[in-house]
Amino acid sequence: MADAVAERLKAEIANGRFAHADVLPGERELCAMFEVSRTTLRRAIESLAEEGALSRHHGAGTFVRRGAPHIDQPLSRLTSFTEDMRLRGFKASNVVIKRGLFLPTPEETMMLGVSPRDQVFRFERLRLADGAPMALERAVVPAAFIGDGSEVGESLYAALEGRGWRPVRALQRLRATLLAPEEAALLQTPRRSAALEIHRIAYLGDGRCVEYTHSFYRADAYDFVAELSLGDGKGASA
Ligand code: 16G
Repeated sequence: MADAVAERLKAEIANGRFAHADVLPGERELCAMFEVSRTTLRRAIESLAEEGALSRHHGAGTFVRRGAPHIDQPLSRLTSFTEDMRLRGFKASNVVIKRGLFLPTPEETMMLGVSPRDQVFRFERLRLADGAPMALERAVVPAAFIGDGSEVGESLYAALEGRGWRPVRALQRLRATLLAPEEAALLQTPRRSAALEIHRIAYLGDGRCVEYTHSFYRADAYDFVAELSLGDGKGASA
């Protein structure tokens, strides 16, 4: 019985009756809608939460989680999230978690090649495609390039480009990880879901470092694709 209710709830989610990130109606309303008891309804909701179709937030209710779009991301192009999503026909949006000028951490000081007394613009965002959370990004840019960050709107790279400091080269390190509970909650994935942890250091044409970003990309939403070639051919045979 609970399984049948779970299937019907899933069908309602798929046909858009309950949109992504909507709070589900209360138990009484759902019981009346599906003509089932509270126990059956609770079991159905529990199984959908385990599957990841719903997420429960204590005190805030039960939210609908529609699947995130799936992205094949080439590893060779230095594009921005906003551009990437637009090129794929998705609407990019952000939930800003933190922004402002701060002193750099010792790690950021070394990565960015700034002094510990130089301020950096910190920009932490949840990045969404068509309303679905895709990645969590914590970007740091020396204030020398971005000022107090007040010109930064939806796109960090657009703001850097506006000041003539768009990065032209980047180094990226990717590794598999399991999300910590608070990151999983922000990305609306089940606890300890798999993710790709990415560190990007981006450079200007003159070699100065303009961005250091630490991100978590949802593993169920991204395939990173690399093109391989034989290289310059030198040293191929002895
Ligand atoms: C991408 C970059 C990130 C950069 C952001 C700028 C990766 C792993 N990360 O998401 O480093 O800060 O684009 O995007 O590719 P924006 O211009 O839309 O803010």
